[in-house]
Amino acid sequence: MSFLSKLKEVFTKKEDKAVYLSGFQKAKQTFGDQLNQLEYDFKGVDDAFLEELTIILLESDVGIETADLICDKLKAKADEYPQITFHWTMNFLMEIMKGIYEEVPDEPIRYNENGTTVILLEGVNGSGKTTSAAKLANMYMKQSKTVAFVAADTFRAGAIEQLAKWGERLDVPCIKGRENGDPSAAIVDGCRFAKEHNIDILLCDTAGRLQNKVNLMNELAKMNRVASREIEGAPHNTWLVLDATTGQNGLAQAEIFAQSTTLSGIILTKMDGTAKGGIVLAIKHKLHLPVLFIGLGEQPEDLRPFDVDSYLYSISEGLNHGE
Ligand SMILES: Nc1nc2c(ncn2[C@@H]2O[C@H](COP(=O)(O)OP(=O)(O)O)[C@@H](O)[C@H]2O)c(=O)[nH]1
Ligand SMILES: [Mg+2]
Repeated sequence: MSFLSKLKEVFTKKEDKAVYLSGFQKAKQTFGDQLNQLEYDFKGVDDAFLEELTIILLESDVGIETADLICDKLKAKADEYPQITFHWTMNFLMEIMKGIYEEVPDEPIRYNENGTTVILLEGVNGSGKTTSAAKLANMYMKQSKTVAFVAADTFRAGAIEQLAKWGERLDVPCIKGRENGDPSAAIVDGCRFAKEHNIDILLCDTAGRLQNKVNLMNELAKMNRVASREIEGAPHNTWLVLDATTGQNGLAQAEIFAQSTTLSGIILTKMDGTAKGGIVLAIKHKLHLPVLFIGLGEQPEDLRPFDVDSYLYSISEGLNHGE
């Protein structure tokens, strides 16, 4: 059975099929639909084909390094099959992309078996941290877990109130920092509240200041330090919230955060609004960070665990014809 057929078979059994297909609709138009166009002039995996493929990969925001790697691997594979068809070329392409994503195994999410699991959400302003906190709260409450928020974005006016409002809407307690105060103080208050009230998941919404790497590093280190003093092993997870529409610029931000603290995963927001689905591969290949969740809208229920098979199927749906 070909890779694409297997992918289709796996995808058909997934729960979130419709959500994935509609969320990746635009990404599919830049990727799968464009690839299909290459079939008309296909004469094998030659320089002209690889050049076209590179352009499509770059337009999907895979990034030049990852795009080159994909092309090299595809060329090597095609060299084994001189009479290769377009369909088999696409099969190999998708298999190679999956291989790149799975080259480094994803670390599972860490949960504290003995108390509160502390999750720090980091990322620049506007990336979707506060909205993601609300979405995660919604998800964990559906799993019958108790949740609390820490509004530690003390720098941006209105940021604390924004999370507090989500707290009211979702009935989640929100421990508020003081505007212009120390975000770490809010984290301490939040951890103490969580311990007292047997909270399972403490979601900390932090400030995303990137103007100075040393400051950022110090601020994040302090948050980690105070959290671990309050709750053993905290923060158990530090997730970078990235706006998928910022493409390669988002990747550059991710690199700075990754150099400044220990990240355990990525939440990729606004996937619904971007044609650039390839950023997932670039993040995994360059930073070895798993994409844990994807944001597919502005409402609390618009968050999905990331699944590489559903992702690959959704961005390449049209390629499954013509077998
Ligand atoms: N379409 C869409 N919009 C989102 C998503 N996540 C966040 N947003 C919007 O992006 C804007 C910034 O989000 P916010 O959570 O305030 O970002 P923060 O500054 O990082 O806390 C808001 O208007 C959100 O509604 C998403 O997954 N899809
Ligand atoms: Mg915010």
